[in-house]
Amino acid sequence: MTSVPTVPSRAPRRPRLPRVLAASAAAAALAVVPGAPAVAAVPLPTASPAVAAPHVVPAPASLRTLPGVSFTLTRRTRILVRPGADHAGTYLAGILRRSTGYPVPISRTGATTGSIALSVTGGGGGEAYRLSVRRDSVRLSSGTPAGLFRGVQTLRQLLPPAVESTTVRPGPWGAPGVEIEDAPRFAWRGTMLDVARHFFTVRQVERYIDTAALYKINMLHLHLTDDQGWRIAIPDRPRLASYGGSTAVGGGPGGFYTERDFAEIVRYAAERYMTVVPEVDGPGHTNAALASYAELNCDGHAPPLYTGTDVGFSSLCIGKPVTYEFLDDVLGRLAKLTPGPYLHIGGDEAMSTKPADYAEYLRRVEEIVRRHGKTLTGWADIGAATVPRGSIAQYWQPAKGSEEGTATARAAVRQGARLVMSPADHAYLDMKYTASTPLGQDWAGLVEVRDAYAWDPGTLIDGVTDKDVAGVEAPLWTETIVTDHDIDYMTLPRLPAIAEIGWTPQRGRSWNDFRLRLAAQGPRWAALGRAYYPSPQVPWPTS
Ligand code: NGO
Repeated sequence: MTSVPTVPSRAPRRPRLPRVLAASAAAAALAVVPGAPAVAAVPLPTASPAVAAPHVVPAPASLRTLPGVSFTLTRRTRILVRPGADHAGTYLAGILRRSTGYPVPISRTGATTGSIALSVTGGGGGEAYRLSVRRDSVRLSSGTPAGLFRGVQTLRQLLPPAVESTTVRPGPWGAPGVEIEDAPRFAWRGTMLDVARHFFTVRQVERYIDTAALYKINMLHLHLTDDQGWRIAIPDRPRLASYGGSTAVGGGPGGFYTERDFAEIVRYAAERYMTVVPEVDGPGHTNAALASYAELNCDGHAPPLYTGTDVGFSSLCIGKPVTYEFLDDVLGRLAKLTPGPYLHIGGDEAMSTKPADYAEYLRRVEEIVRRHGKTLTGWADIGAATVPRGSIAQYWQPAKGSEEGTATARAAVRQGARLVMSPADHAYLDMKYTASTPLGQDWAGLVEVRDAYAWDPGTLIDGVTDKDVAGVEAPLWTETIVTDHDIDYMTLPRLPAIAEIGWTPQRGRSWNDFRLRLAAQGPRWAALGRAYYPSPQVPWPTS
């Protein structure tokens, strides 16, 4: 490929987006959210805008627009796949066929003219890709299939929002001429779904994966166990799931994943180049396990199941050998089921475990994780104990005023761990946007879209710099989250904000630019059937 002159990415500013980008489906969805601002329902647009300016989230590392140039997808457009590009080609064709109604054939040979040409050039380069949209063709290339897949997400966003529709729409299907060279800032760009406080089915998790994939998220952390529920079947310890998984916050029926279910989630995520990070929390947050097996309790008595929302009251019994047999069994199973290198062992809020016991627990659990060939990953509280070089500590406490949180994070870094940054006052998707947000919590403060966006993981904690940071992650805790709609409403638009922090170079980011690009996502979410919080900080298109 010829070399592309680059300029820093910056979408052209426009006072308003085209009126035709109506967020009507989102408006209809939002109407069921108590307290959401009323948005007049209008019919879906019958025609997409001819060609919109590029409004890509996360902003590419470099993007050059080609004025007056555009590519139009037609009934004759085909996808040309070079070796290694089959998967991305099939995925892209699936999206294009269902909304355009065009055949979009995939071919392995033929001329590039009139086609979307996908190629894997080999030679690595991780998730970096190049995308060139010209009048006669679209060319997308990467050193890896993963990079190609990330580039496909960019191409989706260059096409009109209706391309996300699950039913055939009229078009036209233009994409603005661009030359993009792109690569992520951080290798870890994650989101966490708490399936313990409320259970979410495989289908719901996959729907969430699809939302996240659009923003180039590559790590899916599943919080599988907590006081209120145990969500993964462990064959030798059936009561963990059958009893420990039988309820949820508020007393609902709960649920759990069989090994097959879990394998299906792993497969679906892997198809989107997303690594699953399974978490089994301990020594605290373990009431569901303690209730399931009396032997795990120091006094040999199983507590009742718990359906409230308190934290810090449960602990595994540090001195009992059976505790480590249990952990070996559970972590060993998860290690086998999970192709990714990480096992997340929780370690947060161990208020009912003495500090010396906590250190002993970490020593034992670290040894188990290592024996099963995985990298120790935990909430940054683990920095209070001994952790091996190369482990991952997830910083979660608020950035402001959390001496203890920053101290354990720094202690982890001193030992050679790297941080995944999830400061609750910026990155927690369960914090309310405003005092009147009907869902969520506010213990870390209110997190409007700008709060989610305007921070830098490389400078947030004194003494921690970019090289200590593995990446960012947006956790969605689900004490108050029950439905797909709830997930959408808390996730959009904040997950794209965190995704951009993880992907885009710091110098390429600005709130004023982001809010305009974010506004253009609203009609995409509408077309995809996703609800969102219509933040007044964002100039959503009006009809
Ligand atoms: C804390 C706590 C979780 C809660 C969450 C709610 C961490 C790491 N532990 O974050 O158990 O669900 O806040 O915001």
